[in-house]
Amino acid sequence: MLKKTMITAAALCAFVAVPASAQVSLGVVNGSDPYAGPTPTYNFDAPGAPITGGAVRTTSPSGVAAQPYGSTGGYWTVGPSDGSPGVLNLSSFAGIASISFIWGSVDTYNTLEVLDRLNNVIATFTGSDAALPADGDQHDPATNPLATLTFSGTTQGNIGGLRLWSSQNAFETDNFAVTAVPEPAIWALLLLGFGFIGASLRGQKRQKRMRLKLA
Ligand SMILES: [Ca+2]
Ligand SMILES: [Ca+2]
Repeated sequence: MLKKTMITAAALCAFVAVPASAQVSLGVVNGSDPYAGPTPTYNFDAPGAPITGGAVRTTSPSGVAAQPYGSTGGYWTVGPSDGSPGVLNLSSFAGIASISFIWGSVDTYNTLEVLDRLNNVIATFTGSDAALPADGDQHDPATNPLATLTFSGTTQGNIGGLRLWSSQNAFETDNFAVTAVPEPAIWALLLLGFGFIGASLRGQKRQKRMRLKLA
């Protein structure tokens, strides 16, 4: 039984080990009001989002930050007035297939970094990758897109967070929606772990028996 489990685990490992390179892509579709994207994991309407830096606002002070088109309640803003960079910590997710969010009033000076679990930057996008022109328009659906980062291969199990920078006011976001992976790699690792525990227990039992025989 254990042998069969380990063989299955090894097969799963072989299956998930193929795409080894880090792969991150950014896609955008026009934003909408009301919001029509996936159910948000973090909408900043109540405290509790795992963010550091920046500020959560509910109003749009002129020259500081503007609520993204389609966003309601609280939104997260990063910039010189509210603090830059800001980090959304995603390390609590074992595997992430994609994450989408409203990127409000996209500006050329907005920078989005994808961090791995060791805080290395594994992908960087600027406002110009999310909207053309990235002119900070607060009402144009094209300048307030639903942005989706998609991860593939082993990168899915190695996402630590997103880091947002903005050298001028501001980089505004809302409605981060995480699509977690039913992670075959994690199952494989778990199964392997069980296999090793089983083998090690069997080894201990054998040693005990041998010690008893010797005694
Ligand atoms: Ca919100
Ligand atoms: Ca902006």
